[in-house]
Amino acid sequence: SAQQLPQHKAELIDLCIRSQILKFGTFTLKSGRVSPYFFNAGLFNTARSLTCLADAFAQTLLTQQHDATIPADFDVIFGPAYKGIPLATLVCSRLGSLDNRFLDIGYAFNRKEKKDHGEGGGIVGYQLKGKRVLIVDDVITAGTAMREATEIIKAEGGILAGIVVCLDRQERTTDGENSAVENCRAEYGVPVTAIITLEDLIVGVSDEELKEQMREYGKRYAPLS
Ligand code: OMP
Repeated sequence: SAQQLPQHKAELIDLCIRSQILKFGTFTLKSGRVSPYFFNAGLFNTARSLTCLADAFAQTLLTQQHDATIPADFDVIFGPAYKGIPLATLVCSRLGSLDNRFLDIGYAFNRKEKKDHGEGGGIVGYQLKGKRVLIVDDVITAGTAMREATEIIKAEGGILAGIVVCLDRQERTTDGENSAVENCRAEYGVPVTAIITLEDLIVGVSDEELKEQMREYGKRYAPLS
């Protein structure tokens, strides 16, 4: 359906529509904005959809690696609880199976609630102290969830190396002209990438009425090029 998009983007968008991961209607976002579309990454809940998602993450990450002689620009993949947890595991596992050079990359996630018995600590998985950490998450809208994730990494002594999300909604923050992703790049000084953006959705969705609703929403909240 989406001839102009790279294959991994087109396939992911088609899957999201078929699985209703991408839904159309009226949705109030965390930011309070009312959106004609919503992306629910919790519905990547089958082997078929996870395989497609892993392909798309790997494609996005590997085409971004400038120097193929270094194993990776990061040591650990961090998935913020809850939706980031299966994503970090999936991406870590897929990278390892694609290339032996990735076999020692770790993955980690935070607990939503602190634990004071057993092994203790707020992080499960690979420890972040002194490590270069890549955040993997579902959606960036205003960047609030990303701020929380970067603060956890900092508190653990990790070094933020980059951010990759499934969907960049390309929205402005409430207090400025730049998108949340642009703000993250400027503030954290690291690469921030998405598999798909609102612009990609507008190309990849074939229904004219839905395309128009997304364009209108974009005009209002997203500084599209
Ligand atoms: P920000 O914290 O504003 O960047 O919003 C990102 C979070 O909003 C995601 O981690 C989701 O919890 C939620 N969200 C979606 O899952 N899908 C959407 O399409 C939009 C949102 C949202 O509320 O903005």
